[in-house]
Amino acid sequence: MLRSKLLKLLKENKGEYISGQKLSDQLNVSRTAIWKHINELKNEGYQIEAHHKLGYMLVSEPDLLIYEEVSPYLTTNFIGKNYIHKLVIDSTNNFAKEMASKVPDGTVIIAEEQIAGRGRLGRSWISQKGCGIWMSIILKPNIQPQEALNLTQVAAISVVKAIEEVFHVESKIKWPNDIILNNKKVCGILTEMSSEIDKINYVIIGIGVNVNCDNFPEELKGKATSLYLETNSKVDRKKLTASILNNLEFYYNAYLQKGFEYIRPICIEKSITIGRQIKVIANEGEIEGKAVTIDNNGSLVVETKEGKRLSIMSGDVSV
Ligand code: BT5
Repeated sequence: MLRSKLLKLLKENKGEYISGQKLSDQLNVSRTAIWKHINELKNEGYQIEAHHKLGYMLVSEPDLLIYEEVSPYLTTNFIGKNYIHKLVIDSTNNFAKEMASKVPDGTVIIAEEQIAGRGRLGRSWISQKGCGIWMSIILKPNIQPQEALNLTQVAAISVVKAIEEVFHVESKIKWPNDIILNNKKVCGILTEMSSEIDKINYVIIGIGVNVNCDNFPEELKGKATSLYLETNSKVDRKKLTASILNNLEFYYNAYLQKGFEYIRPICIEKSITIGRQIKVIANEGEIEGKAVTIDNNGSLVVETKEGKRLSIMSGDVSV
């Protein structure tokens, strides 16, 4: 708490000195306590000048997705109010699973680096240090378990809208969980849940966005990209993180109140899949045909050569 208040004061006076006495008066703590916290902040990467007469001056903040850096841009009511930041983790989805029953709805877990980031079906997700947004959001919706897959779509449109809002570039959704920029994957979403037959305990939405990454492993070259590589400028991860969470809360609430029908037109408008000849590897087997639409349940409707229309709940699409 003290740390957050101290940071707020330093940020408000960024580029100017603020005396140790003033800080200690305003925060109602000793100057030694201020000095201790300043040292901690410096260790985290805040550049703070200390002058024996003038006091302390914040020069620059570290490029870290800690709460104090992201929250100035957050406009949410519940998503991100409980916010856990880690420098390194195996997978934010794994950690979220361990925490889910003990933490409030809307808890966010975010990491600078994942050493065992996961995709769907046991695939791995490359999550290099400090270059992306690797986060999981714990949600506790009062919906039927089979509806949870819709939340992948809710998350997908939130990421697309956030990228548009912050960087004015249009990305597309490759149904069901990829965000594509200039034909390459810039973001992947992994939705997992724990449920009873007719009740969801929690849903975890894992979102991985390649923001400033510029060095993908050989097997991803040509398939993966980052906002930096596509826009040619280093991107502010903090603003994008907050914007994704702001949009997620907006579209999640809209989905809960108005149903998938509200989300559906946006999913269709932003889809890169609809209208194309595709191949889907789904539970039902391999299906080839034309992707026609997304139905009211969020399933992809595919018309086969024989003219049969199939609704697919989840799968891997290739074009
Ligand atoms: C996904 O799976 O796209 C879901 C990715 C979810 C990642 C987030 S990060 C935060 C949270 N914590 C986690 O542990 N996971 C979530 P899928 O559709 O199965 O795609 C996986 C495939 O994408 C891999 O097999 C690679 O081909 C490719 N891939 C791996 N890392 C990538 C990256 N950084 N960028 C683009 N493509 C990648």
